[in-house]
Amino acid sequence: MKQVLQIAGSAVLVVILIAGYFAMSQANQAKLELTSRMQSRSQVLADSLAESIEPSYNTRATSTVQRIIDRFVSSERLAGISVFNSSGVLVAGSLDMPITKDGKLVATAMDSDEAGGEFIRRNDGTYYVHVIPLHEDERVVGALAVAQNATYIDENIRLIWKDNIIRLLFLLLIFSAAIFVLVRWVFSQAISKMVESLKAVRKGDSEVDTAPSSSFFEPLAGEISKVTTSLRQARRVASEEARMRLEKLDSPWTAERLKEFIKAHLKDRPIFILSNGEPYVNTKVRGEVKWTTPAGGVITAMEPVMEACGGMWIAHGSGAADRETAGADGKLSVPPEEPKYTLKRVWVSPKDAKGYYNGFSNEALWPLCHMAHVRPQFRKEDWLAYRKVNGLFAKTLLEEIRHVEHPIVLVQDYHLALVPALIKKSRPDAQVAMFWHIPWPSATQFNICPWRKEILEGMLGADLMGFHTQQNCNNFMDTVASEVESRIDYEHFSIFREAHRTFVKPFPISIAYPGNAEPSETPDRNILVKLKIRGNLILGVDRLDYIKGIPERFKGFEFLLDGHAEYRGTTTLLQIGSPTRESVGMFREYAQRVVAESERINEKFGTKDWKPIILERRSYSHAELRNLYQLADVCLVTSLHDGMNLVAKEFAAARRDESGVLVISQFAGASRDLKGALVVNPYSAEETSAALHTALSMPKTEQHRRMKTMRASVREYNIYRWSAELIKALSQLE
Ligand code: ADQ
Repeated sequence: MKQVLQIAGSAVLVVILIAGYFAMSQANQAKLELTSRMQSRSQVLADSLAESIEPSYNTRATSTVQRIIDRFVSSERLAGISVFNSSGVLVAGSLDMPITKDGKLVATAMDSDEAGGEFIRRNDGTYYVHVIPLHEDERVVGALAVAQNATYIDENIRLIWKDNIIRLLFLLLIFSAAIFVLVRWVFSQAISKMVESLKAVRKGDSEVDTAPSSSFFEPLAGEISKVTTSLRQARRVASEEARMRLEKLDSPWTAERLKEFIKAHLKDRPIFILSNGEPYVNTKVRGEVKWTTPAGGVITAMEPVMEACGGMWIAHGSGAADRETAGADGKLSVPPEEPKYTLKRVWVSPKDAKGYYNGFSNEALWPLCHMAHVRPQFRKEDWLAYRKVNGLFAKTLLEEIRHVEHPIVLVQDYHLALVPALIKKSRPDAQVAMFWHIPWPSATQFNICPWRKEILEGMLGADLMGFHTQQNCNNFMDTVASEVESRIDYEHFSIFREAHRTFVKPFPISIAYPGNAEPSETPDRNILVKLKIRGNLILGVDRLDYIKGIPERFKGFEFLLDGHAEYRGTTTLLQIGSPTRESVGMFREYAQRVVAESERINEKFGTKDWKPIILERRSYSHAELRNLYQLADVCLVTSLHDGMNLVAKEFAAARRDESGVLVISQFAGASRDLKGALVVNPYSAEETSAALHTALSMPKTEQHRRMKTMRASVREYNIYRWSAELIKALSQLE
């Protein structure tokens, strides 16, 4: 619309300029003609009057002159006539003669012995005064001035302008309407149609027609049509290849292959994902709506799956501008720039969110499941809010699957432990898998929870319970065995309770390995210049969460600087720490502790031009992180306890140069998958320091060997394979 108005506005301006130019020429022409007519009539009148009065004037018969003038004025309807003597003094004539006060015109006519004229404007109108010299024996003896009313000339010019302006307005009206119609209905519509159809082709709709409604665009449409045909062909080939790869188990898993796999296994059964966190959050910055993807493992893992398979993702709408960007039903299509699936937001009141999210999820279950020596806070009101919000999620899903037979439901993480049983109770035909993204502790540790039985029963509603590691599965089975009346089948790793069976299986989560499919990027070193980092770079990337062991990491680095002076001034630890769960006191305090610890070490070793620890307290984009992963000499992961840790896998995936060293905590699930890493106990600063020294002095050949192993493992077991295995295991449980 804005462009239409701009085009119409420019055209209107051009028309105004052209029409204005023609109106001005017409007015000037008319003025010239009327003036010249007035001048010649005045000359004729003055000449004939001079002939009549010269004899009487020369004999000084002033009264005769006055009589002649009076007669002439009334017969010719003149504005005035005056006769002046050689000194320029009025001898006879009209008293209110419109003549300039200084009588310059009269004097000039007499001095030059030539006629002259001028226009004079007065309050009562415009006059033309013509002056000719009077003679006696060829000598100038006075002057005769004749005045005519010239107001009609101005009036004529005004009428010409008025007519032209009315005509112009009329023209403008017709012209802008024509332009508007032309641009809006002919150009805009044709272009929008082409854009829409191209978008549809890009999204894979093969039936869409790219032909525009206007023949004007036919040549362009012809070219577009050729490009889209090639795109469809390329897609068909890719899809065919992916289908063929399904049979060949050793080929890599890609989004295409997962799509084909889902088509083959689920036919048209849609996938529903439920998680607390949403992949796209809307906030408002200075009145403008922004989209952000929160930092966190669940979203990193699930987003590529949804992009590949489509379906619906149900999540807590927690952004300040979430309501205004979703429809009345809480739904919107995402990713915003290229929609591939539906995000449905669940609205939770601030009071319930406080109890369910801050309270029970993050102050009770999170420390309960992680062995980080933080005491869980069990509060009855938090538990009630947790139950209520789980009920709300289940109700929202049940509403969405009302008309869907055998839906596939993937419940994510510890915020929604009660949801599987609530779904199965109403919809036994739904196939429900739950994936627990954090560790499952030992039975002794878990059983301090006052509501352990309800939580376990909620989870046992799932047909399939997934954890990152076999150890987590074992712990879960033991916990159920100790608390819930059930039959445990260790042979098939399943649990029978009442008439229902839950399989328990490890699915070590991963990332969307970009592999060599992405164009190779040369890392951009500007970030190092900006942060004043020279020499070796040790990189840490985490949410500012106490399970990530960031102060322990700093301690390990401090130990390295204490014991190895050669690293002082030559090695920097860059910690990217995205703020997380800041509404929870424990997390806020932890972030402050991280800052204080980095400042202490910087004070101890820092110099004028070297800061040992640079702490960036913000979220970095995927591209920024990928760049840093490529620049780092060492990636340091020191989680005190971590389900998997995707940062470690992202680091390996980013290293196409097959160098760089990963130092990882033995308590992170990823330490089992990434065999080429140096594994440390993060509680031991000595161990971390020794591993850092080994990493920083490791020969390139060894780095390559280790990195190759790690990259192969991420490539082979990426997120597409993870979800294919989870969905396959679930869909086979008929
Ligand atoms: P998280 O505890 O969030 O995940 P992790 O697996 O490391 O931990 O995933 C973090 C994700 O967030 C990564 O993709 C990382 O790139 C991103 N991230 C971290 N800090 C960031 C920052 N400062 N800026 C931008 N992005 C940042 C939970 C469990 C993990 C488990 C995952 C997946 O705690 O153990 O691996 O879920 O199941």
